[in-house]
Amino acid sequence: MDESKFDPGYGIGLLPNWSDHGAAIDQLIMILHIFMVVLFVAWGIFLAYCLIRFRQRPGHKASYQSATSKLPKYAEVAVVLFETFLLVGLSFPIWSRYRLQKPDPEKALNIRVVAQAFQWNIHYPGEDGKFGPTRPELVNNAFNPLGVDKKHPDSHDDFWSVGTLYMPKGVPVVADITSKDVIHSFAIPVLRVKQDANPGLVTPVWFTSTQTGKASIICSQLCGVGHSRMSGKVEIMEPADFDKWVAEKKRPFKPKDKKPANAQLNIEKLTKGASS
Ligand SMILES: [Cu+2]
Repeated sequence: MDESKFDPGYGIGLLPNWSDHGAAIDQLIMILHIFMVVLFVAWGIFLAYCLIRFRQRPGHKASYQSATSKLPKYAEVAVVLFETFLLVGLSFPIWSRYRLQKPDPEKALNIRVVAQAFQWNIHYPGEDGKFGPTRPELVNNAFNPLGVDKKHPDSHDDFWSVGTLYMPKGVPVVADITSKDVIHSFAIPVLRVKQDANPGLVTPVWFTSTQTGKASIICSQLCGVGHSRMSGKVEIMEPADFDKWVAEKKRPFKPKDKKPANAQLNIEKLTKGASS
């Protein structure tokens, strides 16, 4: 793990893109910024022209008649057409391409991200790939922040992480985003991911990192007095290191069956499966 890679490049300009879908989003942001610069400069020149051209001068009286030229109407139509093109021609295709390409759950790491004021809880399903059910009355912030029903058979190999999302490089991650209390927003800037976390609603997002490193998870929705400290971390590892982390992860409770003591998600296998 390269420790120096934590949150690289905050400053002027776009953050480095670590995700495989981020290039198209960055391109759209760049195009929009270029158009906005053109608009800003054009309107600035027009404003300066009006200030000079229509300044107060002796012998000139203000005219209170509106413009008779058709130019403003044409300009308005052009702006509407152009903005329609931005939306329908540029933004919709990028968004629909992303939303229609949900990774195959068999070849992805499936996790749940449960926001709460003011922390991120990451729920991993373990070897069986099934998330144990959760119940509000079982929530214990110190020992069971997700309220996982430990008696349920699907929960025997579940584990969780508070504040840090551990994930492998090169493997799609499908995250079901929800919230325990108010509306938060799950955002990983370097992975170009942002999704509102709504209580009572599960919204999936997916992302694949092209490199290892550590970066911030932030809450992009003003969610209360502790909003500013609702930051987490994403730690992206080589698939083999991720498997090791999973194996080392102590189970929060004893399994009821005879499966090996440590859950293995076999991410290496997934990576091979994805590339073949
Ligand atoms: Cu929040």
